[in-house]
Amino acid sequence: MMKHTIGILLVSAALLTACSTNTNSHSNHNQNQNAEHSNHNTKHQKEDLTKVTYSFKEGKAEAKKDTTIQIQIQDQTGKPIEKFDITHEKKLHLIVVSKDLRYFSHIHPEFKGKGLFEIKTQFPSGGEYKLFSDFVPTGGSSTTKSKWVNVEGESASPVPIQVDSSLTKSVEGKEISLSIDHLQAGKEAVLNFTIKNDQTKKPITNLQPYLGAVGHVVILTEDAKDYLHVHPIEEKATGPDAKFMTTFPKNGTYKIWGQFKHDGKVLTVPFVVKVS
Ligand SMILES: [Cu+2]
Repeated sequence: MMKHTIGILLVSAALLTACSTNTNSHSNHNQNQNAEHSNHNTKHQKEDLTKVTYSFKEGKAEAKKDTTIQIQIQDQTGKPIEKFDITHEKKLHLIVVSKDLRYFSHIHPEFKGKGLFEIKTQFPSGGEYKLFSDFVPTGGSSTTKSKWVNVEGESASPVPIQVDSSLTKSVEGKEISLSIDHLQAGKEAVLNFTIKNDQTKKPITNLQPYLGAVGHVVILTEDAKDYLHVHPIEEKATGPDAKFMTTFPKNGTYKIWGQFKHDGKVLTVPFVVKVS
């Protein structure tokens, strides 16, 4: 039955997400010295007038097979949106997570015109995934629209999310430590990632810009309902510290993915924290 159109807006969830996103972005942007970001303050005050429909070009998604995700963006009258602002070097950022948040993918679909974005990808196993599209229609507001989709095929057994006892991780030859000034809800928090060589413990001072900044951070609540907006404090930093700001909207468990670029490679480091 799931033919081409699998996506209709998740009304309440999408609204919730949009609201909390906007609130967070407001406070973040207020303190952001970047001119591009301060513009968002006015943009956020406008109403969200977009409609996003997700579908699979092949009709369905199957685990471990090439699947083309299509994202159709329209205004409320059903007219395709033709122009998008470039934010962090892209017109649209797509985050794909598995239900247990173990799988994370941050990809950039290609704009095909007439409101349509497309990207070919593979899902590692069957089950439920959530797709988050992040974009700014020209003249409109910063928008995040999400949708749960189902992927056919053998599903991996879900791994319960666990709060990290240590916020130091080793990923691809790097040691990344995360420190957060506090874990209280509703209060702006500073996340500081410190990146060292895993072997020598020498601080890495030549991080490359990733999507126009020192790094990119995505944060979700453990149920994948809330998508937090996070912004670098010093976009041009090159390490070993990479600092970001966000506000955790409520108490609970959050998964944080930091992405950094070094030696031409992007590394993704996950952390799980509890806000209480
Ligand atoms: Cu992106």
